Parts: sequence; C-alpha cells; structure tokens
Amino acid sequence: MSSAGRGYTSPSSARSAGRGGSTRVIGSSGLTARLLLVEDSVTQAEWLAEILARDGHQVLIARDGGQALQHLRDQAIDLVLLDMMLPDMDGLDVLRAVKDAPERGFVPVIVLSARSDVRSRVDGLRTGADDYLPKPFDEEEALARVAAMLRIKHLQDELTAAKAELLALSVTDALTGLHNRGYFDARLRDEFGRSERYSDPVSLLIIDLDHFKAVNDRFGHPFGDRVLREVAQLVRSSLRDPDVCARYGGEELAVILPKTELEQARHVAERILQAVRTRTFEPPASASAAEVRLTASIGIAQFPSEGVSTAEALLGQADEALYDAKRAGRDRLRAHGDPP
Ligand code: GH3
Ligand code: MG
Ligand code: MG
Ligand code: MG
Repeated sequence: MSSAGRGYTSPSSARSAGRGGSTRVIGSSGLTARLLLVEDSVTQAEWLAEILARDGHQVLIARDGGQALQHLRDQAIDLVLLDMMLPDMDGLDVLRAVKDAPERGFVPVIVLSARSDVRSRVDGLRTGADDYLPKPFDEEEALARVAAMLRIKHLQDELTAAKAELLALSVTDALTGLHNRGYFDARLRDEFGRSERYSDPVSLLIIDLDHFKAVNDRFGHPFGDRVLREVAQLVRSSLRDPDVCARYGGEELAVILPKTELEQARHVAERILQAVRTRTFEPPASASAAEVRLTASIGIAQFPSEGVSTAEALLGQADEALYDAKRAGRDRLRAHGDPP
C-alpha cells in the first residue's frame, strides 16, 4: 500500500505499519509525511492538496467527516488539516476522534478556519488542536506550519519510542533477556491477587542450577554466563505464552504458571529438568572437556494452599521445596508438602 519508502521511518510509522504503512520521504523541505486534508470545498481542497504534494507530502482528501474517520481507520496518518465546517459532522468531533486514539501516537491537527472565525479556532485549540491556519492561507505559511508540526511529531515519536525502550529495559535482565526480579515480584503479586479473586490456581517454580559455582571455577565466568543465557532460552521455550519467566537471582530462575494446578506444574518442571540434563554445552576451546553437561533442581508451590495468604509466603514455600530437592540429591523437583 505504501509507495516509495526512501528516507527514515519514524517510530510511529513503524508501529502503525500494519495499518497500511506510511510513506515518508526526506523532501526538499525536510520531513514529509502522509497528510489527511478534511475539507468539503473542492476548490480549496484541491488547491491546498497540490501545494502540499509539491512539497513532497502524500495527501489524502476527505470531503466530509465520515470520509475522514474512514481514512483514519484505514491508514497511518501523520498529520490532519481540518476544516471545522463540514456537511455531515462538527469538525470538533473529527478532532476528538483523532485525539482520542492514543494507539496512533501523536497525530497533530491543524485547524483550517476563516480569518474572521475566531470561535472555531478557539474551540479547536481548546479541544486539542495543535495549530490553526486562517483561510485564505498564504502558501508559504501553510507549508511552514505543516513542517513545524511534523518536526514536533518527529521529536514526539522519538520520545515515545525511547520511553518504550526504557520501560522494556527496566523490566529486563540484561544477561539472559528474561524478565528481572522487580518485574517478577510485581507480576507474582498480581497473579496471586487474581488467583484469590477468581479462585483460579497459580503455581510457582524456582529453578536453581546445580553446582554452578564449579562450572564457573572450571570453565570461567564468561562460559558460565553463556550457559545461563542458554538455560534461560531452554526454560522459556518449555513454557506457554501466559507463563512469566524471570531471572530471580544469580543462577536462579523463577516461573509463574497462571491457572495451573500442582500436577500440571510438576509436568512443566519435569520437562525443564529433562531439557537441561540432555543439553550439551560446548566448552571454551582452551578447556580439555569435550562437552559440558548440567542439571538443575526445582522447587514448586501452588496457591491456594494451606498456610499461604501472601505472594511472599508462596515464594517461601517454593524456596523450601527447592532446598528439599537439593538435599535429596539435586537434578530433581520437589513440591511443597512432598514427603522427604
Ligand atoms: P547448588 O547446587 O547448591 O546450587 O550449588 P551452586 O554452586 O550452584 O550454588 P552456589 O550458591 O554455591 O553458587 C552459585 C554460583 O552461581 C556462584 C556464582 O558465581 C554463580 N553465578 C551467579 N550469578 C552468575 C552470573 O551472572 N554469571 C555466572 N557466570 N555465574 C553466576
Ligand atoms: Mg467547510
Ligand atoms: Mg543459587
Ligand atoms: Mg545453584
């Protein structure tokens, strides 16, 4: 659907690519974009569209509010030029439709109004319009105002993308790419609350690599790091989408299994143990070993269960079960309450 994709793609057009993509070319005037011109007067619409197109913009024309809403639904629009007097709708309603869709990101709206029509400009600006152009417009001014708004949009898009990236980083463990402990603790509280409200079961696994200190001591820390990353992938790929998997501490991973009974959780844990014990890791070239093998131990707890009224208590039970598994010889799982 989109044509020439030269030049940059802004974060917002990358996000909205699924809804028809976006045409962006670095033109003579700087940023160019896909504009929606909402104007019922054919002569005015065509005149302005031609000026904008000459400046490198792609221009869609809507003759009334209904067409405008249709275009907004079908296309990724970067900026709207909006006549407030439309045959079928109040321009303010089109404006609200543009601004009430946060998933579109920042879509600037420039109100077009007769020079004498102060009321619709004021209403427009108060309702969320970003700028206005008094009719009849000066060609240069129209282009300059569009360019200024697109510059702001570009900055805004970059900010939104940077914020999303920071947010992702703040919940991610840098070594393994799994969620970090902060995220996990918050999700555990959420899932615990949900489980309490809806009487759904929730299970929790704590996975600890066996004798991992020895792996580091023998093959070096960088190799240990690589093993941790690979194990994280193994565990992740043993889980379903709604499951939450995090690096809980050094060589410990934790998993929330929403809507999962203890018996199903045992199956998941057994699958993870099997995946770890059958995996071979290629040691560093300097090491004499041909391959490195590893095992893990897993502690399981489920809610609802006796003596558990908080997420922390559930975590405590899983932790105790993990130590039972270690004491019983490692490379195995234990659920809270299992006989020794
Ligand atoms: P156990 O079977 O009792 O769990 O023995 P262990 O050696 O795994 O347990 P211990 O708690 O004594 O040691 C944990 C080791 O995990 C020591 C530490 O160096 C290693 N470790 C923790 N975080 C990292 C990491 O980010 N990278 C690497 N390479 N090693 C780590
Ligand atoms: Mg009109
Ligand atoms: Mg440990
Ligand atoms: Mg360990």
